[in-house]
Amino acid sequence: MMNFSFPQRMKELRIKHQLTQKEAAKALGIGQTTIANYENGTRVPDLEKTAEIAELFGVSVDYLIGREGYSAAAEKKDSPAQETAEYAFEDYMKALVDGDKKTVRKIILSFLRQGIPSATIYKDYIERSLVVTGELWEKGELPIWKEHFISEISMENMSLIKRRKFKEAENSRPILAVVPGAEQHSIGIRMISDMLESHGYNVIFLGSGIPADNILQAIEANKPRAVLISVTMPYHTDSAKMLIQTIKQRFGTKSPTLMIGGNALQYLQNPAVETGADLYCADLEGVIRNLNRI
Ligand code: B12
Repeated sequence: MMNFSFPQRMKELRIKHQLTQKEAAKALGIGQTTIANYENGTRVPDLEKTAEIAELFGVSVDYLIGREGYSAAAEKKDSPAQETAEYAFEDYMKALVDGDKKTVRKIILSFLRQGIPSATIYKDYIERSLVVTGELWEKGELPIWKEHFISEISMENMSLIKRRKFKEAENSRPILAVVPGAEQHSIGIRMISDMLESHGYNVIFLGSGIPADNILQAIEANKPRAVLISVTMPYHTDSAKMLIQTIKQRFGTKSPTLMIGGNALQYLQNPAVETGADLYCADLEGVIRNLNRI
């Protein structure tokens, strides 16, 4: 007779993954009492749920029900157990700095499997790691090619999260997202765009490097309700001003609402007035609040 240790293993794995019973229940689509019953041995999951639990914790079903010791499960090459080991921000950062795309992806996939919200992965890992990247670059500890590579890896993983997690956007009047002039920093506005999409908004993300007359064409063709403009470097604030002026001149009273945001604006006293935009938004919540008003 095999040693059936599912209740203990269930509890042990849940705690190892720092999930409360409530969080584990949510990730598995069942009630918290069911988890409590699994853990006190008064109830066992059916086959399908057993497989889901194993997947959530990145172990084999054999391990989960006590047919296999932990080391065997953990040492299997490329086993999901390795993927779902606890990852701290430092693990994520190290993989990025090493240019180890495979591990970065593994970490992101493990977060998704654990049901960590995409907004948390974006803010607490991707955005935070890019700030650290900037600091390392400034200290001369990271060459520019690596900063580029890290940006690319970050964007790749944002796409991965988007594919896995986001629902179809509504077919409503779109929102256009652009980066003006020679400003190349587009990850921030891309993040805002992705999060808006995750809330069901229809976003046309154009990114950087689009000449102003092409942005006018995009507005003409898509009739967006709002245009989000992002500036990261103070040096490029003038490009934003010029773009705003050009849009207002071309569309007059029919101009979409122009919302500006990005790190460059923190140095301005009144970013909307000083750039000519209709509104300044610091973050996603600001954009949503204003979209609800217009
Ligand atoms: C990645 C990066 C790059 C990438 C950009 C890739 C890409 N496709 O975006 C590359 C390698 C191309 C690059 C190039 C350069 N960069 Co650079 N870069 C960065 C870095 C490391 C991260 C920026 C980032 O993506 N952050 C993550 C995102 C998610 O955060 P975020 O941009 O702040 O956006 C959030 C909010 O600000 C807000 N937000 C942003 N836009 C908008 C818009 C709206 C409407 C709203 C509501 C909100 C909003 O929401 C976002 C989500 O929370 C920063 C370091 C830093 N501390 O920012 C330097 C940094 C911005 N870069 C810098 C510099 C100097 C350069 C270069 C001149 C030299 C270089 N390092 O290569 C060139 C210039 C290129 C150019 N002409 O623009 C400096 C700028 C200094 C300054 N204040 O002027 C920084 C601060 C690095 C530093 N510490 O000195 N860079």
